[in-house]
Amino acid sequence: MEHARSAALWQRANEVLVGGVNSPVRAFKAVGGDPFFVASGKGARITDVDGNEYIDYVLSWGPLILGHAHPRVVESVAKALEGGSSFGIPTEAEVTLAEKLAGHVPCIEKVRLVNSGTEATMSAIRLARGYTGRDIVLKIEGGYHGHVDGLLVAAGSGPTTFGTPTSPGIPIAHAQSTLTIPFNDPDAAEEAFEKRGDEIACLILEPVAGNMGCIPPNADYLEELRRLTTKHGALLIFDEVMTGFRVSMGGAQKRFGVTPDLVTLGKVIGGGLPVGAYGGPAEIMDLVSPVGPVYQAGTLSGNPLATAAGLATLDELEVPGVLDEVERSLTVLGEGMESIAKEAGVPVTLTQAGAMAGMFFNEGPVENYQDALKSDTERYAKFFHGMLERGVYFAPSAFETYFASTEHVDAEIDQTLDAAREVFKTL
Ligand code: KE4
Repeated sequence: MEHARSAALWQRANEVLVGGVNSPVRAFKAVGGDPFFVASGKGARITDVDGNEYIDYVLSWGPLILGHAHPRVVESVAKALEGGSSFGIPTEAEVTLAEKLAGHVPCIEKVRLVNSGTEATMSAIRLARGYTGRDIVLKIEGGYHGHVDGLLVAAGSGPTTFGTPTSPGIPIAHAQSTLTIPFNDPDAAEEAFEKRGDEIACLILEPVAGNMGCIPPNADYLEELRRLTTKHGALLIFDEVMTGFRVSMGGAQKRFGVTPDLVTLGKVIGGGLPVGAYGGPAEIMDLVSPVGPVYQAGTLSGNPLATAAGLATLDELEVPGVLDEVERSLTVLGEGMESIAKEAGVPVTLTQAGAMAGMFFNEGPVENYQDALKSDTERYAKFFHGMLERGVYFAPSAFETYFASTEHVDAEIDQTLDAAREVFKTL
């Protein structure tokens, strides 16, 4: 594949953008090599500036469940734009989007739209602290909720020892109000609550982990977290920025039948434009300004273009069977990958939850972050580049999730498996 134009752009980008990118994972540091520059996307496929085409399993890290440039999204956003891009004044579209979210997501009675997943989780945590009057946040080791100061914290030595910041610039005080426990470990959760339950404002987690690779919850794990948070008066926050409208139309909470106190959303609900949201019962949400004293605001929150893209996307997803079809494509892909890897004698663990999936170069089982870290990241990097050379783009990191869209139909799955059959022989 020819990459001359991407190489020239990469040179320019590194002169003026930090690391050449606007989000670190895009720089290919985890897999080596230099990123390509994308020129356009259509359906399941993207084309780079040198004219190379790839089937896209990153889909902007989840939002594009209808694929790139879906006609209905393009038309809705263009129409909205003709009427003005932003007002900072209430509009009908943001009410309609809020009604849709409340209609699908079990815990939502009221919602606040924001502009990113990070804003959603940061605001939900502030609300949980304001509601409970407590400071400590309990999170999952390997869980990612955006670049919120208090959540960029590594695990301490145990469920009740504070961690250390994972980034300079995080005040130690923030790290000293964050406790971390392993995913899928109910005993660790119980220990944290038994010892510090009356100080814990909330437990925030991705109900299906998507940022340590894709790791579904073990049976009864979410139920146990619901029991513990209720018993100790802490709020249970499901960060469904990635799982929302992918694991089911009501998110993981609907699929697994466990209702959190608050939910954060993003990605799919913005259809590729910047939208985040946090929501829950009116009794909690009404603590947020201007009704209550917990302050949160945003210039572009609920803007007409983002809400138009989100509404067009959710309207399409509401057609019965559409989301199930995306899930089926991923199941077929995962089964194919599993048999190819077996044939090649390469140990892999495939995971899936609805329309999101993962592949670990790891004997398995993979139930938490420490398990995931045992994966062969060098082998993943070889897989990544081998597939890329054959026109298939997976995430440029072994610890991400891959996604399908409504446009990943048999032709894309077959082409992907054909490429994998060749690549696995080289691993
Ligand atoms: P944003 O602030 O990036 O919109 O959302 C943060 C966020 C919150 N919660 C979950 C569960 C998330 O997965 C994310 C963001 N996901 C990453 C990919 N794993 C975004 C990609 C990137 O950082 O460039």
